[in-house]
Amino acid sequence: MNPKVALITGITGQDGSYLAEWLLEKGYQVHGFVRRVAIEDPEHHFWRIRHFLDDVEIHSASLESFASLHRVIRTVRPDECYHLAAQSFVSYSFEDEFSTLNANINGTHYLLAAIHDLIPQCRFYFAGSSEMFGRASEVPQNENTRFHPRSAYGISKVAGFELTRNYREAYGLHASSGILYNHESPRRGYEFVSRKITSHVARIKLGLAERLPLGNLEAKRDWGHAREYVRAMWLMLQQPAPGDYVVATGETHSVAQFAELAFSHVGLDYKDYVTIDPKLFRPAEVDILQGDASRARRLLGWDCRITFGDLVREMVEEDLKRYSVFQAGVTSQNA
Ligand code: NDP
Ligand code: GDR
Repeated sequence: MNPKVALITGITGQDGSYLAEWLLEKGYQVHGFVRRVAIEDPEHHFWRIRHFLDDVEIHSASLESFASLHRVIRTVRPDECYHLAAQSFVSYSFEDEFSTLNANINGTHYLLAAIHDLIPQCRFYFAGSSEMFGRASEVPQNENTRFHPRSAYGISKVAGFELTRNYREAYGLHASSGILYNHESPRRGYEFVSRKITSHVARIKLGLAERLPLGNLEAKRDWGHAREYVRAMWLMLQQPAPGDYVVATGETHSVAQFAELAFSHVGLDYKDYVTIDPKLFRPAEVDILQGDASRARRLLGWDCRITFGDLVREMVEEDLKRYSVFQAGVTSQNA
């Protein structure tokens, strides 16, 4: 039997890299598309996927170009399309609302339109976000909680979610959205608070940095591990019918608690190192997110086992290794 063909947009990102590994393990033929700039600078852009680059096929395309997405869908003819590519940094969406909305909304729309046009039997996953709940009207949130996004990023995800639902209802596409809460890993981008904290903890411990500037320490998030969350994406596309699912641990912790745990893992007190930088506060904050993933557990059989403590420890340990190698390199260069 021919292997199933999967296309991952955003394969160079945190989730794309874990999802590609999962699908390769399952015997899929995996394709990804990346921006031209990533192909020109693979050293920088391919760090998360270098170890399996020989096993996947990479195409170049951009979320801003319908023609390029149409071409990739026509060439690959995927059985399953996982749409993860996006401008995913909430803070940046305040600096440039226009490019966030353009890339995230149009990119999703272009892909859905191309799939509908060329290969309507292809199953589609949209990377929705807990940021759609924003100023959440209830805690915890579930699939029926009202959306109240607080950033251009959140608005773009609500639009993508509604487009996905409409292609499902209007044209019968097998199109599902995951409403995923924050998920982290040693592959998380350095601009996100979890990785910013663990990379600073490692650098401070090794004497490579002195301070960690942060913004709002009181914000609370439901933090899980990316490796476990990509399984939920796959499970959604294996269901006979499409649908929308909250994916979360059900626990919430503040940024301060994250920092406290990360510093304590290397025997330090976060209060001695964290400084507050008012520039890092957002014009509109999302105060508390906590998800109720009962539906995903019940209907998909999805579960997560990695605890908040395990996640923080793994990230700190990996950053300690990474910066120890860096430090050794600097020392030997100076010797
Ligand atoms: P990352 O920021 O790690 O990855 C984003 C990916 O999108 C990268 O591969 C990036 O490519 C690509 N991309 C960005 N802009 C464009 C563009 N204009 N054209 C083509 N590709 C583009 O995000 P994550 O892996 O963490 O998240 C995956 C998806 O899930 C995103 O849509 C995010 O919004 C969503 N999400 C994430 C959550 C999380 O906690 N991680 C929670 C909920 C939703 P490049 O390498 O070239 O920059
Ligand atoms: P978030 O993640 O906005 O939830 O979006 P991020 O890690 O950026 O922020 C989490 C919370 O930490 C507070 N914070 C800081 N954040 C950053 N980045 N840097 C800081 O110095 C800092 N200090 C405090 C923020 O104000 C916020 O409250 C992530 C992304 O992956 C999205 O793509 C995804 O949709 C959501 O998670 C669910």
